[in-house]
Amino acid sequence: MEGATTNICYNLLDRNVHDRKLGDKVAFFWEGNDPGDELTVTYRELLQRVCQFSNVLKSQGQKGDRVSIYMPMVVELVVAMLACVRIGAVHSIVFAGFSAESLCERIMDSQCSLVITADGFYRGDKLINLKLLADEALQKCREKGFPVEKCIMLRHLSKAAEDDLSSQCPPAKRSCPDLQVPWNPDVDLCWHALLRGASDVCEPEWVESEDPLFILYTSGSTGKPKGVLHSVSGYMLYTATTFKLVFDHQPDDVYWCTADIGWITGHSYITYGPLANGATSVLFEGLPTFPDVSRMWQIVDKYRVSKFYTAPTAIRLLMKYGSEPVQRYKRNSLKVLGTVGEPINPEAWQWYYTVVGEKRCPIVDTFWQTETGGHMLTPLPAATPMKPGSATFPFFGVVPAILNESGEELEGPSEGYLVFKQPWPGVMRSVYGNHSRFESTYFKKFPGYYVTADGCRRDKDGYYWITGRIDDMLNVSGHLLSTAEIESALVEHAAVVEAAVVGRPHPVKGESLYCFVTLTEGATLSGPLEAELRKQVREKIGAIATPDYIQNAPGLPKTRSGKIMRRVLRKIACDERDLGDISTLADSSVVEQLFRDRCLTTP
Ligand code: 7RM
Repeated sequence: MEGATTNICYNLLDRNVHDRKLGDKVAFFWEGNDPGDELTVTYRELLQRVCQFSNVLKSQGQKGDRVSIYMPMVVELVVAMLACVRIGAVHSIVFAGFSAESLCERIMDSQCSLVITADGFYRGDKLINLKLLADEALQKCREKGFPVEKCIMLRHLSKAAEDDLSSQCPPAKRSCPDLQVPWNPDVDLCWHALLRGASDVCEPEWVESEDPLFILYTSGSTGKPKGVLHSVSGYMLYTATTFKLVFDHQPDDVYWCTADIGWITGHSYITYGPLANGATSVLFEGLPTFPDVSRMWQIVDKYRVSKFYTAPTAIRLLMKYGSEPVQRYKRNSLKVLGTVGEPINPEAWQWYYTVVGEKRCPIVDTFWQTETGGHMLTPLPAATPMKPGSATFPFFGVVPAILNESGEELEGPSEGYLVFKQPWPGVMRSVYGNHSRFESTYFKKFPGYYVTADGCRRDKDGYYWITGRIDDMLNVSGHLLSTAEIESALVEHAAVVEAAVVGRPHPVKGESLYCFVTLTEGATLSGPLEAELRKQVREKIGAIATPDYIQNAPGLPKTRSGKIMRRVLRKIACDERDLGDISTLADSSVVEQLFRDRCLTTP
């Protein structure tokens, strides 16, 4: 499509409102953290709000600028992202569960000129003072010589000024005495004040097909997150088409993807794919377990959800409570169930299929990555015979292959590296600011192929089974974490000399974090030190990366060339005595010691 121009916001909103006459159709049923906190937004209203905010953004910046968005799951998050792309600005959404340090790193890496955030939000019972975190990030940026001039803050929990009629988000029904809303008049701008008087007419900025659309950071195996860069028309085409076919989208569907927009699943399958199709979606701010473990099914019945998309970790979590909380609700509107984020174990698949879907609903197990933009391996509902735990076959136009270590393509039933042989429209275009890292990460190991870094098995019927990451990445609750990044956070603590992190299987999260730390001379791994280390990682990366186990390791198993043997550490973490070949180990006595001192407690 090179040489053509378009605007993705125009395709998502103007076209649906004006050409397809969907103005009165609901774009989002917003369901807040607290039951009863709800809003409905039609396509016409969404277009109007996006245009108004686009005019606000135009007064603060221009086409090509990068904008960091650090917001909870509210309608205004969608408004902010679509306003960016309407004016040709590039959004970089940072999941609101990330720490101030992570936000700072991302703002600086993408050289954002503006940050959009909110005062705070509730996750279940827990208040997150988001503005406080954003301010901390901006302070860190300033200290590192990258001052961001502007920060727009939405009032989500606190009441806007009395005379503010533009605020369409009602204050949460609970009071929030612990909410802190620091205000820096040199930098901060009020979302509601900026909107007052903003026109709701805004001509979209026509951009080139290959112009950048957004940046989304994903963990990298070196520890430094990569700014995955997607471009406009390929991503638009790919998310629109995969959404339509993989969920068999029908005009009267109510679709619900439980992901957060801060992750790629939310970008592609809450915002872009569904809106491109004129779909009606549920946008949920809360948790599957709040106020109780039947919340998901209560929401399914409330909105008569027909297509439901979630992650194996959520299914495993709810499975623990049995079928009763599910059966409290009818769920007779459900037609297709989807899963994404990590391999789904057959037990969880069976529970999802029989208990949640009552064997009426096909399950689409969608394998894809931040980098791929959209689904790569997936069944088509009711058309592809399913096998529990398999993402089945490639989507149209996707050509997978399985390679051995020497890069030879394997035929028939086989296991090896999953690669793709041919480009597809949604493939990322670069790592922001580091194109050579893009080339070396994805195209160097096996020239001529895109490397997923996942292991994969193909069975005799040609079905693909993802076996998990083969780089030093861990998948905790469907989120990829870099062991190197966690290790460097641990080592920054004065008492830690060296750290090695491995995954240990966890019944709900998929993997849990088992950390080995070598302490400085004289230091002991006491309760308070453990707590400090956990806090350290939370503050550096975010709560999702909090260590589950921390073990004192006076020595780590290393090869003679000094490489830590993670394979051995994984065995120790799982208490598996069969170590395989350890002939390259420099000093085998450390292994015995580590087995003796294993963490026995379950976190
Ligand atoms: C969409 C998303 C990507 C990694 C990927 C895999 C794992 C994702 C599945 C899966 C087995 C699936 N993007 N993964 N989906 N493994 N079956 N259906 O999750 O960039 O955050 O993660 O997630 O390891 O490489 S992601």
